[in-house]
Order: sequence, then structure tokens, then C-alpha cells
Amino acid sequence: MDELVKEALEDDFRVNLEDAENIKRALIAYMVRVVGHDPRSAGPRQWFLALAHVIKGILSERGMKTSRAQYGDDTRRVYYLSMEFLTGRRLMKHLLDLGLEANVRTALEALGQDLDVLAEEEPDPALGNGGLGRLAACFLDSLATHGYPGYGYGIRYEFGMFSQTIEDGQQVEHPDNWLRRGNAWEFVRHNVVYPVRFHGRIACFRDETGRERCEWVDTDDVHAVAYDLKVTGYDSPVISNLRLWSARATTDFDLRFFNEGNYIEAVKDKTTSETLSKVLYPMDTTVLGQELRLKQEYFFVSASLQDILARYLRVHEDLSRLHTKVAIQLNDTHPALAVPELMRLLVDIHGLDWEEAWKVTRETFSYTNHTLLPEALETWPIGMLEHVLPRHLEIIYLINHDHLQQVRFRFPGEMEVLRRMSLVDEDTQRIRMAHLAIVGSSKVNGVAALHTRLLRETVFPEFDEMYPGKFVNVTNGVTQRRWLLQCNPMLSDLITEAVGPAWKTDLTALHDLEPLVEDAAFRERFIAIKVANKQRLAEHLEAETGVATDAESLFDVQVKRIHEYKRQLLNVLHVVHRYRQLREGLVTDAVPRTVFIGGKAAPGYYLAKQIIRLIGDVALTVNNDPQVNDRLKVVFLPNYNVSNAEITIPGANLSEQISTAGTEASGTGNMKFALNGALTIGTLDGANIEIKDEVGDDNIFIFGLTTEQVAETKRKGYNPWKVVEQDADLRQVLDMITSGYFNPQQTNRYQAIRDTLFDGGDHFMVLADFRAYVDAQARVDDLFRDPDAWARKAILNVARMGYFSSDRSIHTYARDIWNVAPMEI
Ligand code: 26W
Repeated sequence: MDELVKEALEDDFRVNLEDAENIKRALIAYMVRVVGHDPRSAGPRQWFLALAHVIKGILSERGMKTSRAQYGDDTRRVYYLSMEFLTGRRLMKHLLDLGLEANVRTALEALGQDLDVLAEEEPDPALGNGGLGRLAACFLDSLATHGYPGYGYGIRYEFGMFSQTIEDGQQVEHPDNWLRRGNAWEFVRHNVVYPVRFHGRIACFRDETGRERCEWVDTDDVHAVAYDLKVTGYDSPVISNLRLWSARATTDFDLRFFNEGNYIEAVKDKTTSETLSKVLYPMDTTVLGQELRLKQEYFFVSASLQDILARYLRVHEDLSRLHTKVAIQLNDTHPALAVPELMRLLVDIHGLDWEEAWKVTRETFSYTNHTLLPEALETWPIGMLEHVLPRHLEIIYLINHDHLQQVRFRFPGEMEVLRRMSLVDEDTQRIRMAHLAIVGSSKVNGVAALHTRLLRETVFPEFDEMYPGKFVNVTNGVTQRRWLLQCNPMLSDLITEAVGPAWKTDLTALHDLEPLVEDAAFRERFIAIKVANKQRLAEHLEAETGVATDAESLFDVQVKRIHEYKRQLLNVLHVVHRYRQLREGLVTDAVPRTVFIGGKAAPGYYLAKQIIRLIGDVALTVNNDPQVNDRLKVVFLPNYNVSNAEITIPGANLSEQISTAGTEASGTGNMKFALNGALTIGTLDGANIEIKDEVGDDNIFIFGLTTEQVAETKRKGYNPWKVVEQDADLRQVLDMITSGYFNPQQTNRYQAIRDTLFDGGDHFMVLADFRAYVDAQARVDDLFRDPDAWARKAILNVARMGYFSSDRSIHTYARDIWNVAPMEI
């Protein structure tokens, strides 16, 4: 058989990647045989499909080699469980990874097609909210690039993150029907299907050995069907797999109803169970506690664990050694039900002792925390768990029983500590998923140095005391393959020409750029590239929205989810302040600026939506005021997503990272901007601190209260009124916003914003940081007046970004958390 496969793949179907002529023939053959379209009348859509299928074939062949190699060397593998994967489009990424772009371009040209036009045919799969989902995608890229045996598991949402338009100045959400025209990249595995159970009751009995066994019976079942996406690494023979689960009803009809002639009733259950993978919840800081979300979490956890165990049991028998071959990373608490689920599988199904199963479970899991905001920490009502997952609730109680026993031993007589550390919040009758994830894991990590310190010192101090060494830091990173090589080809070429190609898989090689700061010709080329990328952004924006911008002006960019803690509002206050100064002739030599703000607000987050609206109102006034004379423009970038980010980030001069100190776990946009030669204006928050440490104080604009100062200010009794009283500029700015200056048709429109800042106590210290921010922006202007001095700092930023590659993050996880090594192929 092996010989036959080899022969078959070698003659008829062989695509010679070195040969554009051969690729062209393959494209035609796939067009006819797979797409089923006449090449003579095929358009970009059909050619995209033909190309995708050619690539898919290559990936499948290589993927087979990876799988075979993995069966051969029976080492520990990593499973990354995440509710979200924001992969971005696949086509250009695969071509880059396979080194195929040039030949494919030539082949397509010979067919009268333009690769860049084809690439636009691919929908951007928005299967994530923001930072957490994009981080998961960067990690898959690094795992494959460096040959680690890694698999991703998630949900194949039929509808991803909504797409955003702005109508009458307000956000409107549209369903993201990304599968409308199918997904060219996926392999559906109709043979990889697992039942997932809900509801029902527990029946316990003594088995023949006298041991108590419990069974979960009378359940409502749903099927999880596997869809695989191949993940390529850069210039790497290793192909990883991202397996996404789709829900399917276990039976097509309920025959009872069907036979009674009630056809509609008979298919109702089918529709209900298939809603499980219907849509991604578009919130990333507030947990709603909805049953459907709980079911989604369990659905993908259960299917993934069944799959992982099945793979293990194909070559091993002894589940008490599972942890020696399997490492499972929990991406936040969203998959934390994996802890009781693995216990259930080991104890109830496979008959392990509780103690042994618990040891295996703890050694198998690790948990990454991604947020400090209390409202984003998941808890589930006990009543809901009892109804949806009765056996899991019992298991959680058993885990808690043992856990509290240890707590009593460690903190004797400390009832308050016991209450705080329990998996059960007795006041609200809810299960604390973070506590469950911590006790069920061998390692817990934060995502930046400050974040990990705050987790250990303020959020989970007793856990840190009880488990020394369990809490570790792994600062986030981004993949330079997508966030430099792919999105910024001109800068990539310049860098490669200057220091060679090593940076593509070892970002620290960028250090070699440092001496070039002194090279005037290099600086000039660097500047020219930034200008070209700004023009590209301006053209894209004009084509998409009709808004014209001036690529000579300073491009000041804040793109990320809209949240109070990220303080887009502080940005707006500065814009209004600047506008007033220009209008009143208080500054005459202002540096022309275009302020871009983009991001989505959770649909139910009123204040975030008001902030979007305010940006629009301010933009309308500022952009149409002749007195400002084009020295200030404000643009809201609609529908911020991975594809837009790829154009926006390379075009930025200034990166806004201005969250209240102590609120942004890490940030990853901050890394992408600096890597593309933007300077950062930011607070001492998240990974900004480590960026500052790397690039040096002179090459970043740091301002505002530190985490400690924020706490101290609040402790002493922070009074927003007083801050405003003492700052005439701030007063004027707030007056303009709250008096209807930008929206005379409805003067009280921003009452809610006023209320949070004053009566609400300005929780995120927007007013407290206003003056420091305005001063920092003045320093930005001063530097921008000297393009050469600016370029020096920007080059140093690029040169010193080596640490912020997701390759470094993954090597750290591999060594400190997973204990895995790269494969040999
Ligand atoms: C259940 C609702 C929900 C959904 C998602 C709560 C919380 C989340 C995520 C944890 C939010 C998130 O994306 N956090 C971001 O994670 C990034 C990657 O580590 C960090 O860089 C960001 O600072 C952090 O906000």
C-alpha cells in the first residue's frame, strides 16, 4: 500500500512547487476536477477555490508525515483548549510558510489572475473576540514553526464575531455568516464524532468488587463532529492540526412525534441541539452566566477530551500514565470544566481510583489567566450546573471537599481564608471556575510580568502561598510571520537585506539592526517605507469608507476592543483638547495629526457604544471645521478585525496603549505596533512595562499613574471633581462634551459618560491621568517635528522587539510548563 501511495502521489497528482508552469497546470486540473468549473469562464472566486484545494492537498500530504512521525516517537503532546481562535485569513499565510508565493503569483498571472485579488475572496474567520483568541492563533503558528507536537481544540462557530458598521454614528452589529460560501480549508471528519451528554441524573451502585460506581443516565445527547484545519509553520515540515467541533443532533427526528404526524415538533429538538455551535458570545469582559454558554463550554471540552483519550488509548493501555503523554493547556477558565470531566472519565468510565485520577488530572492540566477584571472571572450558578451537568457538580463538590481539607491544614482556624479559597461562593451560590482551574492544574500562568505579580499578590494570594511555584509568568508574544513578514513586506525586505533572514524564526536576530541607526541611508529607507505603508492605509480607508486622510500627518492609532478600562475616552478628551487649542489659536505650530480609533463594543455594553458615538460626533465637528485647517482629523475605523489590523498596524506612527495601570493583563497589539516601527504612548500597564524595559525609557512615551499610585489614590479617597476643578483645560473639554457642542441636536447625549466620570467616581482614573497624557502628547509632537530623530527611535523599537515573539512564549511554555521538546521529522 505504502508504495502505491507513494507512486500515485508522485506521478499524476504531483505538484512541483519549484515550477510555476507545473503549478499552473495543477490549478487548471483542480479547477476542473474539484471546483467543477470551466477554466475559461472562471473568476477570482473559482480560482481562489482551485488554489486553496491545491494547497490543501500539499498540507494533507505533509500532515500525514507529521502524524506518522508522531506515532513513531511517542512523546508528550500539547493540547491547547480554547473557546476562541482568531486565525485570520489562511491563503497568504500558507503561501509564505510554504515559500510558494512567487511561483503561485506567476502561475496565476499566466492564467490572467491576480493573487492579491484572489486573496480578497477569502472570508476572515472571526472565531474570537480579541486578544485571547488572537494569542491562541499566534501560538499555533509558533508551535508548528518550531516543530512542537501541538494540537488546537475549539468550536466551529457558524457565526463568528459580528461585523460592525456605523450607522447614524452608532455601532450596528451584523451576523458574520462566514460559512455562507463554505470553508475551503476545512476537512470534515464525519467519522470523528462523539456524543456529548447533558441533563439526566446520577445512579450510583456497588460493583462486583464492592466499590461505589456512579453512572450518569437519562441524558440528552448531542453529537460533536470534527472539522480539521491544517496549521502550517514557517519553512517547517511539521503541520499541526486545529480541530473545531460542530454540534449535530443525535437523531434527525424524534420518532414519537413523527409517528403522531407532528413533523415540526419532531425536528425541534434537532434544531435546539444544533444551536450549541451556532454563535460566538461577543463579550470579553462580562460573563452573562447564560446556560447556552455553559453548554458550549462543556460541549467542546467533552468532545476534545474524548478525542484525546481515544488517541492515547490507541497506543497505550494504562490511563494512570496519561499525564506523561498529554499536556492540556486551558486558555482561561472557559474550558475549566475539563477538570471535572477528566475526573469523570477516569473514575466513572475507566475505573481509576479517585486519588490516582486526581494526580493524573493535576499533572495533565495547566491554566492561563488572561484578565484581572473581577467581572470577567467566570462563576456558574450551582442550580444551573445541577440541572445541566449534575455529575460534574458532584465531582466539583468532592474536589472541593479535599481542597478545603488541605486549606484547613495549611491555614488552621482561618475561616475567612477558607471561605475565600473555596470553589463555592456561598454568598452567591456559584462555582468559581478560576479556583477550579487552579486546584486542577500543575501550573498557573499570567501573561505579563506585572499581571502575574498582581495575580499572586492581590487576586489569588492564598493559593500562591499554599502552592509555592505553581504560579509562573509567561509574557505574551506575537508571531513575526504574520505581524511583520506577511503584513509589512517592505519593512521585512529591508530587514532581511540588512541583517539576513534569521529573524523570521528567531526574532532576537533583530538586535543586529541596532548599528544601522547610525546609517543615514538606512534611516531614509525606513522612513520611506513607513510613508508607503501610511499611504496604503489611507487608500484602503478611502476605498472602504470614503474618508480621505493625509499620509503626511502623524498617524496616531488606537485599535482594540472598546472598553472603559482601555480608556478610548482619554484619547477623545485629548483630541477635544487639541481641537480647542487649534480653534482658539492657542497653538500655531501644531503637528498635523490623524487620530484613528477602531474597535468593537459588546452589543450590551452601553457605555462602550456611547464612546463610539462620541468619537463619531467629535470627528464630524473636527473634520469639517475650516479653522482647524487640516491640522487635526479624527477617523473611526469600522469593523476592526485581523485583516484590517494587517493594514492598519504597519501604517501607524504612534501606538496608543493607555489602559489604567493594573487593568490590561498584557496587551499584544502594543507588540505588533512597535515591531512595525510605531512609537508607543502608554501607561505602566501589562506588557508595556516590559516593552519599556527592552526599548529604553528614551524610546517610548510613558505617562500616568502606576498601579500602586492608582491604588494609593483610591485609598486616600479619589475625588474626580477636585481634579477637574484644578485643571481649566480639562474643565473646558468636559463642558464641550457634556453641553452638546458636538451634538447640538441632542445636548444631553453624553449624560452617561459624564455620570461615570463624576458620580460614578471615575473608576478608571481617566480624569486623573488627563494632564499627564496631554503632556506626553506634547512630547510626541516635539519629536515628530524632527523626522530623523523619530526614525532613530522607531528603528530602535524594531531592533529591540526580539523578546516579544510568540516563539519565545512557546519555548517558555514548552520548557517550564509542558515539558515537551520539538519533534524530529
Ligand atoms: C466569558 C467572557 C470572557 C471572554 C473572554 C471573559 C474574558 C475573556 C478574555 C479572557 C478576555 C481577553 O481576551 N483578555 C486578553 O487576553 C490577551 C491575551 O493574553 C491579553 O493580551 C489582554 O491584555 C487581555 O485583555
